[in-house]
Amino acid sequence: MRTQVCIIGGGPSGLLLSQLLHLKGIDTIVLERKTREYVLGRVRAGVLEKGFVELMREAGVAERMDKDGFVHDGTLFAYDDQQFRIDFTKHTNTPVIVYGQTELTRDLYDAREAVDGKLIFNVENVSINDADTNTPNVTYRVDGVEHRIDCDYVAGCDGFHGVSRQTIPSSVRRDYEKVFPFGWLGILSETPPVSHELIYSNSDNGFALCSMRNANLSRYYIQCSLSDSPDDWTDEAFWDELKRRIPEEVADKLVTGPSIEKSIAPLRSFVTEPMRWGRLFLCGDAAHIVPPTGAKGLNTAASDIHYLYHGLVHLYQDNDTSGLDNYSQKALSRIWKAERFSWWMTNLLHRFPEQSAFDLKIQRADLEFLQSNDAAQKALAENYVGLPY
Ligand code: RFL
Ligand code: PHB
Repeated sequence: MRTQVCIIGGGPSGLLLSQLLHLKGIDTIVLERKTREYVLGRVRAGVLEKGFVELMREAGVAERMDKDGFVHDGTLFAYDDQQFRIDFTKHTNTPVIVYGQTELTRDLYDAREAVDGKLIFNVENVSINDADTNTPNVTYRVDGVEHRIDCDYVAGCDGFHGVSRQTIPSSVRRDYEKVFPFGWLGILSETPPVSHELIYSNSDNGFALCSMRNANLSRYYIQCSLSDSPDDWTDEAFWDELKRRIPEEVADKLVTGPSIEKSIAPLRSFVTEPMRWGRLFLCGDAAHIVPPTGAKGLNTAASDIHYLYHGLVHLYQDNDTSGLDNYSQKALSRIWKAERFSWWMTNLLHRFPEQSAFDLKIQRADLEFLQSNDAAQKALAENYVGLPY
């Protein structure tokens, strides 16, 4: 088989790139290790920056997002039983959109399938070969049968545990990592959200987040120990702990119900450099991870796709390689700012095992400053709604 761009990974990054390139007449094949149902079963991101929303529109897959997504003009922060609001629209003239990753991935799959886009599921033993030459190829196995795709370029969109990053020799690659000493226990429940805007809460018992997917689907998270397993937490224990971590007036309004999903995510910051090796380009979680506190994971994937998509279009339409040549540097420059923001939000809102009385005072001063200072609120709003591409 032959294609112009072989895309490894059928998550949001790979599907979005494939759909955008298709609209410019550039041929792709997407290889996905799991099934469509498995990918759609993963409950993840919920907050989309304007840049992501615009890419979905450009890809012609925004109809449901524009109809069902919730426009959020601000967010709430809580500490010590009090709340304050940061107004995105006032500070940046830009809201964010709450629309689940599951839904937008479904929209992308539907769009690819509607035009018979080449998506191959259940691939095993994916190997990216000769990426440092002008004639790369990808080999893989399905049902025990070996296949080969010859291509011009390879897009590594296969997430943190994929093969693409590992293909770059360790002599060329440098990884930067910070692992946080806690996780997030998240649940989804068919109950009305407790607030029409998200609430990020710093409490003596640890962090909590009240989020949502729609008018009758809530998403809540609490900071938990890395040694916890979701089975350790009954729904009742989760709701009790959440109530302890949010202001009393919010807890009094909370509608609880059975969870329909419950999972734990570890928190980590990670960046690999460079994001290009020869004709292989890394995108999204394959190249970088942020702790979810700033809602930046999927949104940084989108900015990578934006840069790579434009680089490939310039190459194929104008024979201009400058976009591809600048890809790694441009993507990394934006990513490090999102890394800094997510790291800062994580430090601001969580309880750390080693935190001293001094550290707690500094954290509280940071919250009070944010609460009272317009410039600090504007800086937060600019980062939260997304820095320019
Ligand atoms: P994905 O979604 O991991 O998709 C990669 C795909 O590649 C496949 N794959 C392979 N395919 C072929 N061959 C191989 N060898 C392969 N190895 C892997 C996998 O099966 C998978 O389908 O990466 P992608 O596309 O880069 O997308 C990244 C986002 O999924 C991720 O950044 C976000 O979910 C992070 N995130 C959030 N991001 C936000 O922007 N806003 C949020 O509000 C937000 N909340 C979150 C989050 C992530 C969370 N978890 C669970 C980590 C909340 C949570 C709890
Ligand atoms: C979510 O709704 O899943 C969500 C929202 C905001 C975050 C992280 C996750 O910062």
